[in-house]
Amino acid sequence: MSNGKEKNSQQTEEKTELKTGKPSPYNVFLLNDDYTTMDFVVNILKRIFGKNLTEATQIMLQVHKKGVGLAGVYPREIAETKVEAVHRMARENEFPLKCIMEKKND
Ligand code: TYC
Repeated sequence: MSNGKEKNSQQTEEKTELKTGKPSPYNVFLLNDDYTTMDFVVNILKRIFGKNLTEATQIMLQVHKKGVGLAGVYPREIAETKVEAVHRMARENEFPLKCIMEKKND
């Protein structure tokens, strides 16, 4: 396409969503680091990702041992908001905790 009608990935996704009625799911992952406390990560998982204490502890330990863990799966805009909320809370508490999102499947 070189007629000025190229679609970016967001427009392609919106068109697909209109056709299928389903938003594409995005995985939201927490990443390990050496400084963020385990308690803080458990609280992030409870407050931002709606996990109970047992689930939050399991995910936190998975991240601690393996380096990465799935915090939740959401449509793109909600996933973006979760990532921002994690980074805001981490910054406010002076922790280097990182959170990333990635389109599921494909
Ligand atoms: N590795 C951290 C520690 O030993 C704990 C931690 C877990 C940090 C999960 C980040 O996403 C994380 N205090």
